Amino acid sequence: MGGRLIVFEGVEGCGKTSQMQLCAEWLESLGIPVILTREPGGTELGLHLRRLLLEKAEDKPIDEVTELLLYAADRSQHVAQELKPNLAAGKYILCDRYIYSTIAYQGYGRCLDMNLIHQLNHIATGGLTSDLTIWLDVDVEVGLARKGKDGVGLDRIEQETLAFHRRVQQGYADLAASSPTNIIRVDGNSSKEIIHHIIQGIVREHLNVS
Ligand code: Z5A
Repeated sequence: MGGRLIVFEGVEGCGKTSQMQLCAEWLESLGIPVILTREPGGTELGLHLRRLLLEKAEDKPIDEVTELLLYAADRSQHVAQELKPNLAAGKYILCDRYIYSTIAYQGYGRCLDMNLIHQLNHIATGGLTSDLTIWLDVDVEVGLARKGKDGVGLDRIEQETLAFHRRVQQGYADLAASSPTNIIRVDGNSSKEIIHHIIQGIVREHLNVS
């Protein structure tokens, strides 16, 4: 049997990491082997790219198209080295961010050409789409405040303007409105436990998990 690719998306601090962990524990309790991964940084090469992409370098800004190409390179390696082989081996993969992040951040956030983004997403994924994408919808201010409370300094993208983060959020809202079966909205403002319960229901319904 082939595996399943479940993607978690949303603005900074929306709770992806927390929910992926809870979802993995739940699936494993049902006897389903799970792999947790993320973009950028799901491979050894990707970890180098992640550091380049997220480290603060005020004096050496990354060109926006260069940034887009680096995310595409990270994805291409991730799909080839991690996603496709593990899906073929029947694993359930929980992935922190995938193609919708590029549409939301580079498309809506940076206002780069959407056709170029779709082409690069297609090249990088070789057409591999998720079986389920969950969008944790929190207010931008709530997400950033959660990150602030973590005590770890904000990274290069988190330091972007509030207007940038609002455009990203609008991107997710538009994606969910135009593809409601591909990207499922979950209210991320509730408690972790309530959100996990809702996600369990969605996974059961969409992926036939009993
Ligand atoms: N990016 C891009 O621009 N283009 C692309 O194509 C891709 C990515 C793939 C990667 O960040 C960056 O790359 C990202 C977009 C860009 N921008 N930034 N920065 P990331 O995904 O690794 O990091 P992040 O988006 O900032 O997420 P995060 O730090 O991993 O946060 P999270 O996973 O969404 O949330 P969390 O770690 O589960 O929770 C954050 C805090 O909130 C923590 O203290 C939790 O205990 C707390 N929390 C979580 N849920 C709740 C609830 N329900 N209530 C209260 N508190 C909560």
